[in-house]
Amino acid sequence: MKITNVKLETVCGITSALPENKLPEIAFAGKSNVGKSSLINSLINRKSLARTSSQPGKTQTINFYNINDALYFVDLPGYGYAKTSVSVKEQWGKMVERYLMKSKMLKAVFLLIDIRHEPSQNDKNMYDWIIYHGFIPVIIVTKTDKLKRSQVAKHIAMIRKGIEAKEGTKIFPFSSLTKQGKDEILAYIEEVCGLAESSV
Ligand SMILES: Nc1nc2c(ncn2[C@@H]2O[C@H](COP(=O)(O)OP(=O)(O)OP(=O)(O)O)[C@@H](O)[C@H]2O)c(=O)[nH]1
Ligand SMILES: [Mg+2]
Repeated sequence: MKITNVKLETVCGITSALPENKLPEIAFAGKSNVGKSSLINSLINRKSLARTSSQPGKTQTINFYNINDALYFVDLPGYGYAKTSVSVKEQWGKMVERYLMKSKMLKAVFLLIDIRHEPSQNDKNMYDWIIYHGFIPVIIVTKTDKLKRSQVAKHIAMIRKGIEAKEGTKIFPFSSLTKQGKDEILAYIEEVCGLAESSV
């Protein structure tokens, strides 16, 4: 898939109505600072259309990026940011859950987990939530450039075990620095959205 045309089309806050999109949607979930916005920027070949930050908690809204008028990338707010107040955390959780329940066009949810760390309870809850809502969970382990190559497989096994991944759960290693995994992730997105190579 060659991405030529991208625009941030809808930004939803806690009280906003969610858009009723007619195109397939792919959502990106995960802990704050795990690299969701960086992954989206890598996939769309932009340095900073999706806002990234070394400060966690940057993305506090649900952002819908229209990709080639063929699908949407949905950047979800990150969870687990310690400094966020309990009431705001609850509202974010509800917002994400409402989205998972309401979207009719959601085709896949990528759950991003930092390759260096054991999955947290929040990661596990998110993984279970994705399944509960009837979606196939796909894990992307991020920041692979932070490990020696020889360590990668061991850490992927640790994450698979820690999250109690169901048999067949796909795990893509990814780095926004080296772009490792980018082509595989794009190919998967095309497949689940039913986009033939020629149509996008
Ligand atoms: N080394 C390395 N750093 C990365 C990678 N991906 C993201 N980062 C860094 O991690 C930090 C957080 O990245 P973001 O993409 O903003 O993370 P996010 O998941 O969107 O965070 P929230 O919006 O807070 O939920 C930034 O400083 C990025 O530069 C990666 O693959 N490798
Ligand atoms: Mg972000």
